[in-house]
Amino acid sequence: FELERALRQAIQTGEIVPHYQPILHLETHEVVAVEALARWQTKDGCSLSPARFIPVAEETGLILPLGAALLRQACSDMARWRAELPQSRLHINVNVSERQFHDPEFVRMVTSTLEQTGLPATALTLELTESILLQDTDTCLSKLQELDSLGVRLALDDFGTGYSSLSYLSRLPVHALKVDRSFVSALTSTDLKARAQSEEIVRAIIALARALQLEVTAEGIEQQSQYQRLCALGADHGQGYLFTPPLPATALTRFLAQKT
Ligand code: G
Ligand code: G
Ligand code: MN
Ligand code: NA
Repeated sequence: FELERALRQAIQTGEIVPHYQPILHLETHEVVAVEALARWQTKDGCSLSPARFIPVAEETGLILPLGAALLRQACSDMARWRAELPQSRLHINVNVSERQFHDPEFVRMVTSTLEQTGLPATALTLELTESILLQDTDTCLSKLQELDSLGVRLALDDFGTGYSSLSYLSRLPVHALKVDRSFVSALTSTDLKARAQSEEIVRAIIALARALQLEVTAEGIEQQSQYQRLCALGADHGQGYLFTPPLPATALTRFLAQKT
């Protein structure tokens, strides 16, 4: 399989690197975190979307070395930004896929990455999807508790599109919900019924987050009017093309420097 071979090689040569999308406090516009998003830039100048290669990495198990390398790079970049810049309380958000989370070595891998990069555990947020939490719930719960006791924060990604049981959610050491971008984009839909529904869904997610004392981050904010609705509804943080797309590390360094 062609893509698998190319992927294996790209991991070895370090062609897949994290780009970084700022996450802003919606009221103050302060950058509170950045999300690491994998980008594959081949030597002949092509770029491949993670929507294509992450699923292949999952199927082949290559997500284990790839995920570990991306986590290490993201933690070491963030350790440097925190040392160099006044925004010393910045967080790094890293996506974790299902196969990675279920790997028995996962917690050890995270722990040693933090030790080796010098990033405090409290500066790392792992983004998990709801589907991860559905399987093998006892092992899953104890893993989450181990990460929580290290000080690592956990966010539920694409929230609202999966199947979280509300009672389960209240028992998990989760710190933040990320409102899926489909709800954010529907806030300005020309279909008025879809728009009203998405308002109610976002309102409900924020109410749930308040009840469970979780932070809410809205994803995929592209328009000023979406930003305004999310502020009015009380979302804490947001990210999206309205503010900036994911940026290479060097561009993010400049972005952060300009912000202060
Ligand atoms: O950045 P973009 O929208 O193209 O990402 C597409 C998908 O790939 C998203 O679902 C995103 O969560 C996923 N993705 C991007 N980077 C990573 C990564 O480093 N690890 C994992 N597991 N998924 C990622
Ligand atoms: O699944 P996850 O939420 O991790 O994926 C985030 C994806 O959304 C990334 O691929 C990122 O590049 C993309 N993204 C970030 N901001 C926007 C935006 O404003 N609009 C759209 N359509 N995608 C975005
Ligand atoms: Mn994410
Ligand atoms: Na998402």
